[in-house]
Amino acid sequence: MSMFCYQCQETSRNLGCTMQGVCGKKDTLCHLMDLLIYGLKGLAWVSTKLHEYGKYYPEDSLFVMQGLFRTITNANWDEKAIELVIGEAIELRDKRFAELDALYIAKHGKPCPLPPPEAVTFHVKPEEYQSFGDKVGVLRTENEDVRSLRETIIYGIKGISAYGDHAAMLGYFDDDVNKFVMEGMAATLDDNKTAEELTALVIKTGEHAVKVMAKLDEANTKTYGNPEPTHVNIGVRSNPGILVSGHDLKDFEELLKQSEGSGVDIYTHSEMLPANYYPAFKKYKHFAGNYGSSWWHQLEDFENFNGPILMTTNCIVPLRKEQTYLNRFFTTGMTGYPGAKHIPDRQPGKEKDFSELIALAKTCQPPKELETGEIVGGFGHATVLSLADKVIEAVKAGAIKRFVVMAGCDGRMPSRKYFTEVAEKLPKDTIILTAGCAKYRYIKLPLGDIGGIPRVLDAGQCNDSYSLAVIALKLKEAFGLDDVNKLPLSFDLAWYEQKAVAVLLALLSLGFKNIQLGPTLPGFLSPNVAKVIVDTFGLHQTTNPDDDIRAMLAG
Ligand code: SF4
Ligand code: SF3
Repeated sequence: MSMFCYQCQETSRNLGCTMQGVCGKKDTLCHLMDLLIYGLKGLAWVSTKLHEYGKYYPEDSLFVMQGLFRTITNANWDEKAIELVIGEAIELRDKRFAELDALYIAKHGKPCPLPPPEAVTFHVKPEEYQSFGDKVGVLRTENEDVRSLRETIIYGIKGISAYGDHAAMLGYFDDDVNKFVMEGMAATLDDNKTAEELTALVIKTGEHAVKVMAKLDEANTKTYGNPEPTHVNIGVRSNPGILVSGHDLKDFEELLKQSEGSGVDIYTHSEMLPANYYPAFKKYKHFAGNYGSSWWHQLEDFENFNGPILMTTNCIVPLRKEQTYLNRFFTTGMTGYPGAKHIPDRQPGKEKDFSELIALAKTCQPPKELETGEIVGGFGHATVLSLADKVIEAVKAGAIKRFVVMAGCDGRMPSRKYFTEVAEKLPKDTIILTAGCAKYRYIKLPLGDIGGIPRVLDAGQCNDSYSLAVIALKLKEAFGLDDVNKLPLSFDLAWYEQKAVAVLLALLSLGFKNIQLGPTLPGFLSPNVAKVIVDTFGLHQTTNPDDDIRAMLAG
């Protein structure tokens, strides 16, 4: 075994990647990420103690969130970039520890006697990062149930971190979330925490996932307006283009602004599709629509696009030898890829500089047409709730029998055709509520409408699963129910990376029961932890479309 990682749905044999990631992650990158997380835990431990002295630094929370965001599956492949952040994490941790020590001395007249965990004190030179990182990864926790609970908390916090970072880029943050990120990470170092305490922290992680998604929803809608029902072009125009993937709307906005009038068109890819639904972006005439499909189709999509590609977040698929687009492949924010150009962070009061992409685009061929037609989406909570009377009437009249939430991630496993089949086989009087890149399994199918309400209502990105929860909770009120689980609503979720873990924990914390999750239950849930979650929440794995549909329709 040269590494260990079991954070995503594609983990080898649903047990763990031990030689190289199924995603392509090498052991060297895995060790660096393990070391970065370990250093961030140390900083989080110090921060939590500082909170007890009334010292709270929101910027430190953002630093930890950004560090964790880089370790999400398929976000950052650049070992040099990770090494740099490890150094910064140790430096910041030491600075804060000195501050903590001074506060302790001022209060008690002697140095802080707490024997801090090694994570708070270690020092290694860059040439030792590999060997040290190898020792501080997931398997450092020997007991498999404790390990499972700790990692569930960490993966949930990784998802929270990604969403927290997007909100922060728009100037929004939540102090409770910021503090929880530190407390949650620090708790995973504490050998005295019981399984019960760690389980309670898993639920707390879900509660903070709700808070951060609410904050991001506020940030997005206050900045760009409420998503509106939109017909998105999936064909191409005749100008050269820039393709933007990932989840960061601020990057997208700045690129749109800077490329206006340049003769270059802008297209969204994968999780950037929902940018098409925001009123603020519709005024740009050179915003041409969406190109291609979900993340794992990118080798083909990017090859065919012909123009520059900007990755604002995960998911980046490692390029194969035959790929020719590395010279037009750009990363920004928390993403990185060796050999790709990284667009630096914005300086205070300034925008990022995308001029290099725009200049390059002008020299490129227009995108090759992959398909024609449109995707319909933009059904966030504001739109759906404005239709609430119509929806409630349709339910009462029996025209809508059931809502099925099919949000989450897409992935490359063939077994995921299950989700396409479910969408196709669901009776015509059901509505699919979706968010995240899972939608690409069925969003282009002609599934029709019910009295003018499309049968697939896309709320947006994976974080917009929050919108779906808001809709469910409002419908519960409108129907006068005392329990959200009494609604004609089922969950058939697809997961892949750690943001989906945050979304799942959020839904569990909101009281949604009997969620169906696939194509597998997380490999990081030990048998005992899985049993607790199954018994408490009724969470279960997807089986086959026919049986699952039957079960969902039975309620
Ligand atoms: Fe394996 Fe997933 Fe980890 Fe990649 S991210 S190494 S596929 S578990
Ligand atoms: Fe997709 Fe990577 Fe998760 Fe935001 S882009 S949902 S997998």
